[in-house]
Amino acid sequence: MATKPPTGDPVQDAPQIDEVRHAAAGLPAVAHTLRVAQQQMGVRRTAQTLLKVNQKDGFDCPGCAWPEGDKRHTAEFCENGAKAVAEEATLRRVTPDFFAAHPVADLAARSGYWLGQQGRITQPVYLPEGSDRYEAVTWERAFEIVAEELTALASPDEALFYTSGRTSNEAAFLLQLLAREFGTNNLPDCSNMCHESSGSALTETIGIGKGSVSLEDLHGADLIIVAGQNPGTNHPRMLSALEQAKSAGAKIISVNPLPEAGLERFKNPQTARGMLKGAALTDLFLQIRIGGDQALFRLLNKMIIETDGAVDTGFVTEHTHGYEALAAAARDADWDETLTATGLDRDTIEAALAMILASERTIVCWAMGLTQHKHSVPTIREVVNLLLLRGNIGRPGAGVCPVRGHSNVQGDRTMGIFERPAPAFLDALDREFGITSPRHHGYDVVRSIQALRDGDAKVFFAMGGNFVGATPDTAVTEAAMRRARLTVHVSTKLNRSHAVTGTRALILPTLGRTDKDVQAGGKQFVTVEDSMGMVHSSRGNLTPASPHLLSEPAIVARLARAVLGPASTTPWEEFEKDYGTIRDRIARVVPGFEDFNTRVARPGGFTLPHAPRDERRFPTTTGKANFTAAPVEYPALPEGRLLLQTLRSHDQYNTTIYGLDDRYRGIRGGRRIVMVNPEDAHTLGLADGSYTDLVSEWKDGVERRAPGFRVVHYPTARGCAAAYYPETNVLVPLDATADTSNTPASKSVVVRFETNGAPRP
Ligand SMILES: Nc1nc2c(c(=O)[nH]1)N[C@H]1C(S)=C(S)[C@@H](COP(=O)(O)OP(=O)(O)OC[C@H]3O[C@@H](n4cnc5c(=O)[nH]c(N)nc54)[C@H](O)[C@@H]3O)O[C@H]1N2
Ligand SMILES: Nc1nc2c(c(=O)[nH]1)N[C@H]1C(S)=C(S)[C@@H](COP(=O)(O)OP(=O)(O)OC[C@H]3O[C@@H](n4cnc5c(=O)[nH]c(N)nc54)[C@H](O)[C@@H]3O)O[C@H]1N2
Ligand SMILES: [Mo]
Repeated sequence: MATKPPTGDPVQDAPQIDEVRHAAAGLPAVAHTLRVAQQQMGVRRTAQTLLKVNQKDGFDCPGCAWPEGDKRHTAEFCENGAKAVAEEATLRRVTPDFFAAHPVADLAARSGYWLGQQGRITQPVYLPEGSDRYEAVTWERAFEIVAEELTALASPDEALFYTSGRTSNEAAFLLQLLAREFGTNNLPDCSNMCHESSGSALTETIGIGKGSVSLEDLHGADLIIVAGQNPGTNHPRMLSALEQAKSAGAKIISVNPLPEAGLERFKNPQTARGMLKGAALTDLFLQIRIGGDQALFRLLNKMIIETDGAVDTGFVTEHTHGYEALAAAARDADWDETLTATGLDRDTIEAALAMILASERTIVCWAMGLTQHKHSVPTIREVVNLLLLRGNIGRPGAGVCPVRGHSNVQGDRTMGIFERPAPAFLDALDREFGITSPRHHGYDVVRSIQALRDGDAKVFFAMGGNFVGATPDTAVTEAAMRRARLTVHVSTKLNRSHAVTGTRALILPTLGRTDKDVQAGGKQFVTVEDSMGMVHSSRGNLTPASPHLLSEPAIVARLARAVLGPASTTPWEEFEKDYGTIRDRIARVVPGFEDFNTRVARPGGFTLPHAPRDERRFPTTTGKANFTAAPVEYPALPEGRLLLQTLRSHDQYNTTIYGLDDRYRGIRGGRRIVMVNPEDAHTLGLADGSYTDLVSEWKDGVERRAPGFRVVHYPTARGCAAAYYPETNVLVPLDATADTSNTPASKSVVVRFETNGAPRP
């Protein structure tokens, strides 16, 4: 059993390049899973945890938000889900001795990989003003410190309450209640950097910012378009759903600048046949240029409109608004511009059209490849246009499927973690708790950073996540964070955000999904909502990493008492004792949660209502589903530059780095690599194996540089490059964001290459 963290810190990694893989999962995935799990957890704990992932009496996998479905295999785990579990259930520990030995400056010099590998944090620690290291602190004192700083603020709007998407419904509901009782809507969350563009586009067009399909819909679709998503790595269990859809006759189109292994062929580790041969998934691959999707979908829509009988006129007349405007805009779409924007050829687009016209039931799935561009919101609206034209919303086997990231990111939003809450939500909250919530909007992630930078925000509180690691423009963000009076992180493990602090700082260690949660009222469970609006319970079964940990709901409840004092009539103590009492309140505040405790007790939980899906009712401003007709945009690329997307390797969970390999892409032992099309590389004089700096170009003229990347010749679309996040966040300008959603445009950064001398070993 090897549970010691690595001693060295391979900041300067040495990438090795193998062959690109053409299939995902299979035996190597299983072997790799068990090796990683046993290194972190040992053999016994590995068996204890991996058997409980996503079982009806077990815990919700902290890996991703893909739903579980009804027929669960004993091992309903995937390689990357298992890695997420192992990372949390590790036997490695970070104790106060560790902080005594490692001053903050030392932590700041370490890589994110090294920090994460140190293990679970066991006690609350405090960095006093002027001190160079964290020291142990009691929970009481920790809450007092936060209360001191919060009550000293000139306005509640000088406080920021960030949430990452692993937080349970119960903890999220309490956190937004605390913020609003305190007096602010400053509730930025990871969603602002993730699917905010999907939420914006869907709310405007169909009236609800969530996907409209279930697993059964996927299984019954004729055509599934997967655009801007790498499920083989980021949602591996989705591959089983795609496989099942294919065996029932579905076709799959993938739209991506990269040929992703998981979408090419899937070797299902749950079946013997799958392990041997695997199933080919993609029928048609559109190797699109970064940012070309809106142009592609607009042209497809034009051709649908121009094909006799292709538009579902019954649906369009009865349920939609704005068809004429779209039809007029679509008339202008032209082939030449579309071919330039997409880099595709005419035959391929016509082949896609034929498949779309042959399909009665179409689903479009997407993730970060569509959401993180300047024109992401109009791009996703154009996807909605495509579905509306053929009546593909609100009937079986059809619909929109934004595939969420963090396992409860959708639930956190449902619970009110949102800087721009609906007035109806605040009214219900106020009625239930006898409070007066602020009505003016709060800061999202990017505006929070600007507020810290400009001195308008002074206390930063994070319920999970790694704010400085995950956000753009690292240098700007870190300087902004250092201006805070107090930074507080409720965390399971160490990360960069603990090393870049305000004048004072606290780390509050918490239970994770896999940990047993016992309160004064007995053993507790929490609830989560998956990407398809299913709500179900999650119960950990492991002995917590230390007796000093508090659960997230307990931390918020105690903090609320310290901050709000006796003036608050909210029963925070009751909430901490028995989470069922939190759910009773949620049931009265959030629509769709009526009878919450009873319904969530049923095996598998329940599904939230979704008007477009359930009754073809569209709660938009027009009362109908809205077609939209924004002008087509695509990124302009100056001579000698490439468009860089910042994406995930197979060995990471956002800023948590599991290892230094990206197996399907054939990259080993290093993360500072940049994938470039061989022809572009030739034009730019970038030899495979040479080293280069990436320099981003933005209208503010500021130089943003990420030094020392190894060039990898890789079959990405022409004009495009790819490198891993978060190493490249330094290149993403803070104000390069998507229109409307304000999501950082981390998938379209214009870069030039500055090669610096001889290749390194
Ligand atoms: N193992 C693991 N699982 C995860 C995560 C993780 O880090 N590790 N993260 C979780 C989170 S929070 C999220 S949001 C999801 C992220 O899931 P993904 O969105 O799959 O993650 P990315 O690695 O950002 O991949 C983006 C994909 O979009 C493609 N792409 C980039 N630009 C464009 C474009 O302009 N057009 C098109 N059509 N495609 C484009 C890229 O080539 C890539 O395949 O995964 C979740 N699950
Ligand atoms: N350049 C670039 N930037 C990006 C992206 C990109 O594609 N490119 N993707 C964006 C996306 S989609 C997202 S979602 C964000 C992610 O942003 P975040 O959600 O802020 O980042 P994570 O890396 O997921 O956070 C990891 C940390 O969460 C803590 N943690 C883990 N489990 C728990 C738990 O159960 N409770 C608590 N309290 N803490 C826990 C651990 O301390 C761990 O270090 O990053 C965004 N940033
Ligand atoms: Mo995400």
